[in-house]
Amino acid sequence: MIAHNSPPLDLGGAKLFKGMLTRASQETLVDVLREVAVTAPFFHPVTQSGKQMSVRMTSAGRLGWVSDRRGYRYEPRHPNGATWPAIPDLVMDVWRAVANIDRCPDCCLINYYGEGARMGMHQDKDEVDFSYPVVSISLGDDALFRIGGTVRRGMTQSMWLQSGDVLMMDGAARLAYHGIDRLRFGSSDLLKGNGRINLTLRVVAAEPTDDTNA
Ligand code: MD6
Ligand code: FE
Repeated sequence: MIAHNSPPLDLGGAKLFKGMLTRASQETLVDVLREVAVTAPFFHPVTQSGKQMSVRMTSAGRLGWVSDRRGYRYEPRHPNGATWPAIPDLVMDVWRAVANIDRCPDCCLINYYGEGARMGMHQDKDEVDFSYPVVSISLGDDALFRIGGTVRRGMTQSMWLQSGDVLMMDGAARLAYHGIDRLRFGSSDLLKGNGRINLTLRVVAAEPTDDTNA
């Protein structure tokens, strides 16, 4: 059972459920993600301009996020041709506990940050309906998360996300600019070889399917 028993912290309008996953759940999740990565190996996405992103990515769910010279989009298959693995049950439990809506996510995007990796300020806007939240789970090293408003160069605030933290962007914060400025590499011993994994759960498509989780 995954539950949160205190109200979330406000982080620029986003909701931070600090320390929601126990160490044991985090370890279980890492083991499950290792299985996911056997079918759907992490890859280095390339932006449309041909630049390699510093994070490595893969996905679970009926749709996965890919980026290459043709641009970025959701696809039903990994670049290797395989369908994406199912979203792990433990991850679905987190979604149900915080999102509290009658719709499963279509995509669980999995980002791996090694030493020096970062994520530039962006909006998550490749989904069709912004009334659904995006829920993220942090595992491993501490990461400095920055969030602003819906204009690129507005005021921002920053907070360190730690292993087991769950962050939900919904409502007015759903389209807020946000990014990861840096890691405290080696700050957690959860992942062998250090680094950080961030999972983001999204409703991507207009129509749910019976087997959203397949
Ligand atoms: C990260 N997170 O934590 C990057 N997006 O590594 C995101 O880009 C993100 O945490 C949408 C909602 C929550 C997030
Ligand atoms: Fe994002």
